[in-house]
Amino acid sequence: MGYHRAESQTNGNKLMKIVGTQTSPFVRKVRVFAIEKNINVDYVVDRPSSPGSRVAEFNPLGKIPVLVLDDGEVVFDSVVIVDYLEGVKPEPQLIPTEFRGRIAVRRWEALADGIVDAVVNISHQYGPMNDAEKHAAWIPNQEAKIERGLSLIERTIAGREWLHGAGFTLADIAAGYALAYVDYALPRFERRRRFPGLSAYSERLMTRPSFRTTVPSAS
Ligand SMILES: N[C@@H](CCC(=O)N[C@@H](CS)C(=O)NCC(=O)O)C(=O)O
Repeated sequence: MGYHRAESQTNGNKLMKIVGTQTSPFVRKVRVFAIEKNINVDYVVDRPSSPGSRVAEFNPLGKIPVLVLDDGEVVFDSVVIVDYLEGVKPEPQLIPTEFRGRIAVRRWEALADGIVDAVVNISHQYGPMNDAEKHAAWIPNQEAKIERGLSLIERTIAGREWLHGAGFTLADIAAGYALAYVDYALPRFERRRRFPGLSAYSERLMTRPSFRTTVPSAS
């Protein structure tokens, strides 16, 4: 497969490349992050499961996102990529440098990643294959993780504009890709009906150009 450039903001310099797909919430995390920081990157579509995918050449784990630097060095996974992007361009600050603030924001990211993992576990039908009893408990267990995770976000955002502190941070990016992924990959969870306290916040996030230009699609 030839690497095709899905989206490019070429400025004459060699650009970093984010490798991933339009449906992956982890890829969306790093794309939204780069757009919010106004960092020029190429976006290259490569689905690890497609024949001819080059993802495993970059990341032995065969997972996306991967960030390929202009010197060919590779950064993964999404947690490390956002750290890298924050380091190369500190403004606007999306991860606090102050210790407690940084831990708080990164904890929201961990929560969002865990919600997404639980959605993937259900939608991809992962779980104990050879034990009917354990298998029966698997889906309710995953749903409970999503339920408790969203509930914590809903309680925290009540009466606030942003999840952490006085401005937009990685914590809000995290909430955004997690909520949107629940809606996209698990519509039967009925997130909007069950968590009305998240509606205004989620709609506000989704109007940001970074989220608008990274909407999941089947392509
Ligand atoms: N912890 C990783 C998770 C990445 C991940 O699970 N990516 C999925 C797509 S959403 C993937 O590449 N799956 C392909 C595979 O596991 O073979 C991160 O934060 O980047």
